[in-house]
Amino acid sequence: MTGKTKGSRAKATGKKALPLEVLERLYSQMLRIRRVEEETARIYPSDKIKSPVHLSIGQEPVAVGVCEALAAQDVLFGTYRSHATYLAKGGDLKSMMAELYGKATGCARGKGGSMHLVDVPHGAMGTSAVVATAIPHAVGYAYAMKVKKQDVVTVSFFGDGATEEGAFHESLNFASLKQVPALFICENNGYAVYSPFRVRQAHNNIWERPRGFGIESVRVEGNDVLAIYEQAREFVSRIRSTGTGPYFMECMTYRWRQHVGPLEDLDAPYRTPGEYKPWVEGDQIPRLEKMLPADTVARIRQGIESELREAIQFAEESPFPDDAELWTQLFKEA
Ligand SMILES: Cc1ncc(C[n+]2csc(CCOP(=O)(O)OP(=O)(O)O)c2C)c(N)n1
Ligand SMILES: [Mg+2]
Repeated sequence: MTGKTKGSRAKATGKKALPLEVLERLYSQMLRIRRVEEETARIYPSDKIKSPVHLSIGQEPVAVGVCEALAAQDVLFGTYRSHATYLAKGGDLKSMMAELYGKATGCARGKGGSMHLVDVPHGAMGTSAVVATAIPHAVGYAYAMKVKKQDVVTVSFFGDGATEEGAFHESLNFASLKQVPALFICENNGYAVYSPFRVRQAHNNIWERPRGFGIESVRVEGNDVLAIYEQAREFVSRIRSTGTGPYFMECMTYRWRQHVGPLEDLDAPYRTPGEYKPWVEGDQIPRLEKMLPADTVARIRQGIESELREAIQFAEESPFPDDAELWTQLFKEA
């Protein structure tokens, strides 16, 4: 799979220039996520980070492009690879770092780790390590929002591997039946752990399958953050203006690091030699950096580095949870 596969159904980008503040935010969010994950990878071997980490390095445009199209009240449900979606939706960085360190100040009070980031006030509703299980959660939430007539768009993020689960198909059917105000985002990074797409699925056409359920769907090629943003913006505005959906986007992307863990593995034997090149050359961070004034870039970089230093210090200095914490939040309290 390359960054330029055939069959794009997304609109070409660049027809109309985006406002500078949008480009700034897209750049800043992608860089922030990249730097957070690079630091996470740097710290990881020290064993201070207590949970496994599934990094999104390379995949930042999907979370950032989609979340830029959302409003504060909108919500998302994700996967164990959720640093990017959590941060792009406005999740608190200090609470995230503390969670990775297993500390009491973490967003799940140190009990969830990297795979279970949650920030309900900012719309990061939770994630699951069990593949595809958050998809029905998202559909249920979206249905509730429709019944309650709330102006909320619910987004469900999942990987290409998740589309092999029954829950995916059941969720799409129910979402279409009830016309829920949801946006499905498939982050197709070409792999489920170490199994490439071609050994798992007969047809490379995830984006076409929702159409069988009557769901409008597109594929966005090339990890293009502007194309992802513009497509998401169109679907989100249609959901918001009608209160109904759903819509589906398959975003073609590529993971640069191990499935789980801090290391780069672009030349690992499970990948086709050289396949990573178009993805790395198409990195959206330098692309957007070139569209911004140098002083803006310098200000953004400086801000990210100081926020990151503070968040790491906060995580390091926070206490571990008390033993009593083991017995809280297990069941719904009446
Ligand atoms: C129901 C279930 N089956 C298998 C696994 C083991 N597993 C963990 S991640 C993963 C691959 C999922 O791939 P994809 O959905 O493409 O997400 P990605 O890791 O590429 O982001 C699998 C099979 C699991 N966690 N849950
Ligand atoms: Mg995948």
